[in-house]
Amino acid sequence: MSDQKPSTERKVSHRGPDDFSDLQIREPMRIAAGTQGVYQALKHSFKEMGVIRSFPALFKMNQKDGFDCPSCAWPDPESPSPIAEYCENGAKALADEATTSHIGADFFRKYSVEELSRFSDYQINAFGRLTEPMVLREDSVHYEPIGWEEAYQMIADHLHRLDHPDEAIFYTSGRSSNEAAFLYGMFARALGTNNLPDCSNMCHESSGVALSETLGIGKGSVKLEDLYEAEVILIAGQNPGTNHPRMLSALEKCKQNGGKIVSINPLLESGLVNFRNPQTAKGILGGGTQLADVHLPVRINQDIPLVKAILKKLAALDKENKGVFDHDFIQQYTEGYETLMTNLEQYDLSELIGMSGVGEAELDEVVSFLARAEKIIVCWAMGLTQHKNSVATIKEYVNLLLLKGAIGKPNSGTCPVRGHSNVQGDRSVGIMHYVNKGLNERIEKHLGFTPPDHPGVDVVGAMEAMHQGRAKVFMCLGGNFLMAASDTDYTAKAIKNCNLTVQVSTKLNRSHLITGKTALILPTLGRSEKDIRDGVEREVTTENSMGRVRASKGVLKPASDSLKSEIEIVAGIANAYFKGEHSVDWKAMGEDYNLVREKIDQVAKGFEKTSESAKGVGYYLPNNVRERDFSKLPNGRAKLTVNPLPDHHLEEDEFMLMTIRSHDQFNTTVYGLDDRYRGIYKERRVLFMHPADMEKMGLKKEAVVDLTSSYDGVKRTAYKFKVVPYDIPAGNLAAYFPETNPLVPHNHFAEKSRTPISKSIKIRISKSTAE
Ligand SMILES: Nc1nc2c(c(=O)[nH]1)N[C@H]1C(S)=C(S)[C@@H](COP(=O)(O)OP(=O)(O)OC[C@H]3O[C@@H](n4cnc5c(=O)[nH]c(N)nc54)[C@H](O)[C@@H]3O)O[C@H]1N2
Ligand SMILES: Nc1nc2c(c(=O)[nH]1)N[C@H]1C(S)=C(S)[C@@H](COP(=O)(O)OP(=O)(O)OC[C@H]3O[C@@H](n4cnc5c(=O)[nH]c(N)nc54)[C@H](O)[C@@H]3O)O[C@H]1N2
Ligand code: SF4
Ligand SMILES: [Mo]
Repeated sequence: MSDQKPSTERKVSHRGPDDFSDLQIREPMRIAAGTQGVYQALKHSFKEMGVIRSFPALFKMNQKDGFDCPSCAWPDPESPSPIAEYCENGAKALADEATTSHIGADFFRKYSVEELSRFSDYQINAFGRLTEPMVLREDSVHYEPIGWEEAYQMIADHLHRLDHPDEAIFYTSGRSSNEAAFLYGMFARALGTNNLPDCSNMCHESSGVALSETLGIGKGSVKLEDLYEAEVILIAGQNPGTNHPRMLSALEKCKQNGGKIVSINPLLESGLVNFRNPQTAKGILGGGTQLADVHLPVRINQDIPLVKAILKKLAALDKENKGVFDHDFIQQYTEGYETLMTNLEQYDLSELIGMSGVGEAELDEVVSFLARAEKIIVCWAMGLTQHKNSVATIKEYVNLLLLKGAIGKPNSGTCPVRGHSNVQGDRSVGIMHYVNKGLNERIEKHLGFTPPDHPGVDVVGAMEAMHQGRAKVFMCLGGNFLMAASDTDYTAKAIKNCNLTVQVSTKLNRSHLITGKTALILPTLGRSEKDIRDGVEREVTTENSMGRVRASKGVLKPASDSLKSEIEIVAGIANAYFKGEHSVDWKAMGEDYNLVREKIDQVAKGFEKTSESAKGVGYYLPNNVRERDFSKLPNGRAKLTVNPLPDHHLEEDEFMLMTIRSHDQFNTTVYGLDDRYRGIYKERRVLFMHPADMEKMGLKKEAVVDLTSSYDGVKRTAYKFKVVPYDIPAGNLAAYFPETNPLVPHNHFAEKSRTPISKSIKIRISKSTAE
């Protein structure tokens, strides 16, 4: 135990140090990947894992008999390259998970929680893998070891003490396997709550809502191979060079087949300019492929006027020569055509173009590609999903696809590119806060209990419930809720209100330091690690961004013998809670994953013989859009929709800020301090700004500023950012998340999907007052 004096009040900062390191600014890189990408990948791997662990793991990542990359959800090709089917960021994620730096009881004895909270997020992550279960007791300032059974019992006791099951909240981050997520979701329901917020609420929820309402399924419709022969691919609000790097290889194939690629983004992101494929001789020797044919530098959250301008121009061309829109498709499969056309007439074309901020010549080029193309794909990510009107924005892009009949046929369709490697699978197996009638019926039939029929809380609802003291137990299956959610100060207060917080984690993060009165850290196996029971190596399954389910089997020796799989942990807690008196045999499920998969097959829609079918290349879950089956929609037709223009009134001194990812991070996990492609080195507290705006504000390069948002009379400030002149639309700003999350008001989110407005925050800038 610690010799420090116990205190009942733990005053712990949820911010890291805000002193600067040594910022260096260079020209943004115009070339992505290439041998530099390979070099960076190997550099990280060797540093964290050593050469001996690196090679076997890298060779097995994304291979048929290996494990699914723990980083993003981009799919693997059906015939993976036997040597290397991964990218620099996949390798970094693996190195981060498989690091040989470990922390256990000694580490927590050495550092109090308060001392740990003074480190930056980068340093906290760099301490290494968590190796044994730890508890932070109510009267203590240090975490101390606890046995697994005791930890399970502690959780069960807290849950039994609740007045209502809705006082417990179960968050999921998207790295959990299907098996773990399924058991977890079913345990929450067996307890009696649908309080199942997940990272998707902050991520692609807007896509799910928009696609369900227009096409009848909340997932994308394209398969990887569809990209290869598309005639036009629009990439809107996504930075694939950093966040989905192997997507660039698919785009390269499209280019080689004569396809056109259009980037729609306030920033000209490197991967889309020139890509050197490290898997080809051309890429290694230097040539590279220019990917984007046209870049439309849209202003932040002005995609709706942009798409409306495109639609108006296409409609005019269609009137002249009926070949532009697919009228057979429109007539047979859609509704709302006349209304949409009449509505478009109301808008003034030059006003729309003016709002969007793009040049008409570039726009016309894109219109000419679209007018003659039949095979069109729209890809998007957070640049479309994290605004107040995100659902409407995505529907506007769906309008384009429907008018062109580019839905439900090869090389065409919707491609929301998912973030976390299994975020889509988690939802498919039941991680959702709303009630799904069909799912409830199947639970009743196959698991033998009655799930609750009232909705639970999503991420925003969870923050509010904890803040108002309505929730007492907060459990997280992975993730870093404190830093990922909006309004960091509000969220920190909310979490501290809980009696018990439980984090099932691989690495230390700030959510282990800002906690409920009692806190548990339950360390778990990473996806790259062997999961062995009674000498048998077990495997799990995941679903990628395009709906294919595959098996994933770790290959590395685990960071510690004390680790348990997420499945065992959830089963252990459920078993301690129900003490064997429940229709589900939780204990057996934690031991034999085939039993879990049998239940997934029965309860989750579309899963079939998963234990067998997920092997090798795996199998696709059903997708009605691929079949042009819109029978689930009210009139059995896909919906063309009328969407209002975004209303963004900025005061003279206000700017629109988007919070984005650097090349050296995975969400809240900071791998390093560089953002190579954007030319930023050794610093994360930077603010990208147009030179004209800098002049207007009297700010020189590297001036230190504070950022303040003001919503509903509440001012929120993030301190000390260095200004970097950048090619970004005037009036728009960019800075990294999570440093900017304190600026995002908890009660401002997308209509319908309730995703925080992390990509369009109105802020003011002032010279820094912080010391
Ligand atoms: N290496 C790495 N890979 C990752 C992640 C990571 O952190 N690191 N995170 C994973 C996760 S969970 C996710 S969700 C994805 C995120 O993948 P992305 O969505 O690519 O990530 P962001 O950095 O949020 O980038 C958003 C992009 O949208 C643009 N943008 C912002 N606002 C607008 C707008 O209004 N309109 C348009 N058209 N564009 C806009 C920004 O300039 C930026 O290029 O990546 C996944 N993969
Ligand atoms: N301002 C702003 N905020 C955002 C966003 C934004 O663009 N701007 N993006 C949002 C998006 S898209 C997302 S998805 C969320 C991300 O939110 P989260 O998913 O909650 O956050 P992560 O940073 O991905 O979680 C990292 C932690 O997960 C744990 N972990 C890693 N691997 C495993 C594993 O295999 N098992 C378990 N149990 N734990 C593991 C580690 O302890 C690590 O510290 O953030 C959102 N927040
Ligand atoms: S593209 Fe995504 S899934 Fe594929 S190797 Fe890179 S990080 Fe991993
Ligand atoms: Mo995400």
